Amino acid sequence: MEVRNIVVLGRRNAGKSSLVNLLTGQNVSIVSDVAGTTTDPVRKRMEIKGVGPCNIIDTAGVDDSGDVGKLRSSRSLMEAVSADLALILFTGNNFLDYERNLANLLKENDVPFIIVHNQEDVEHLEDDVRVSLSDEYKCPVVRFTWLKNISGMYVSELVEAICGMLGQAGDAEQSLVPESLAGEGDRVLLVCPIDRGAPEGRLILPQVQVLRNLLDNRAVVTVIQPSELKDVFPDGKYKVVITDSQAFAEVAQAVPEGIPVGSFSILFARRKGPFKLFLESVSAIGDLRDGDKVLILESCTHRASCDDIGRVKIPAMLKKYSGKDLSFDFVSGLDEIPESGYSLAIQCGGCMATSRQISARVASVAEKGVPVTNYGMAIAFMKGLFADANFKAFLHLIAE
Ligand SMILES: Nc1nc2c(ncn2[C@@H]2O[C@H](COP(=O)(O)OP(=O)(O)OP(=O)(O)O)[C@@H](O)[C@H]2O)c(=O)[nH]1
Ligand SMILES: [Mg+2]
Repeated sequence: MEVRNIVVLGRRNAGKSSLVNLLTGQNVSIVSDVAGTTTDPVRKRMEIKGVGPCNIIDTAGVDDSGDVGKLRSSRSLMEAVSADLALILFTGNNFLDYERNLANLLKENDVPFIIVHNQEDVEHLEDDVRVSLSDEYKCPVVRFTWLKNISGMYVSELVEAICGMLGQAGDAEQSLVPESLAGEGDRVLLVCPIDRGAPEGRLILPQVQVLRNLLDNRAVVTVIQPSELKDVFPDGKYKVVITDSQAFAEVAQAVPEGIPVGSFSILFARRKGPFKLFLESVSAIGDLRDGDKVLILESCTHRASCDDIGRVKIPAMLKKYSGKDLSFDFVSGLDEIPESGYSLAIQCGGCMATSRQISARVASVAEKGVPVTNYGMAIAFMKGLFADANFKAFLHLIAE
């Protein structure tokens, strides 16, 4: 199940950290009456009944000032636009410019939000303020305070509102493997190379998640390494073959015509991020020229096994395929994207990121007119798969 990111936003001293501590039941963030206590975003994983695993993200005040303060508040906004849900805290019935700008930014980025009137013990939320905010923003407006004697009630109302919002969003989420691709009783072949880059003793997350989804769909699954392709084909009767992109060429050669062939990363591209944009942008690989800059977007910050694909294999393949002198920038996690003019951006499969994070990141690059595709599509393109009938059949099956 995808982890949902819930970001807590507001001005300094609004009580963001106090709320995070109360919600998570732990002293995650330092609380003090000094404005600007929280500097970098602080995350705490928790399970919310009815929603599932969530990261509660405490942030620095959006009104932080000075050079460093501005950097802090811009980090808060970065967290905001890629969250699955935001809580906008305000106090004293003052939903003013900072709060309005936040609400507008969230709306522009399709991030649902809840407006939280905090420090209710100090000043009550006026009914007319509540009604006008909920009319204007069409979102829940709840009251909150950390004060222990009454906090139980406020926490449950907030959690209820969170469940209401994320429950709706959750329903709309696409499954990784649509029934149209592999449903009950369908035979599926998964090709998972165990090479030097593979982690010790386990499969990588995209493979595990696809396998789990296939089992949920009640498909009949066979898992092999590329070296075993010769044992299952040409006779193997499979409805579909899903391979690691790196083994595309071998698989395409072994699988007889009429069996759709796709990859784990194409499935992730469909669920995580703008599939159509990835698909339309991939041909930009064919237009690369000498001196062009390519941006590689990785979504995990740890040095994972996909590192090797993004940092080494894809750049090498692009250089070889295009025959051009290219340079590469690599940006991990939520790190800032340099402004320089890129001719192409390639996003990783995003197994560690949420759909919203990927979409927000990709949109910020695409807005500048840069074509953005993803690892799996790029590899498929360079291996000539877009001319392959089995691959086209796979794309057809997963298109809405
Ligand atoms: N009376 C009252 N005080 C509160 C409440 N919530 C927070 N405070 C107090 O307000 C001050 C700031 O609280 P924090 O939780 O640190 O606020 P913050 O929004 O995280 O502040 P920064 O990290 O500086 O942006 C502390 O002194 C808290 O004890 C509340 O509901 N009622
Ligand atoms: Mg704080």
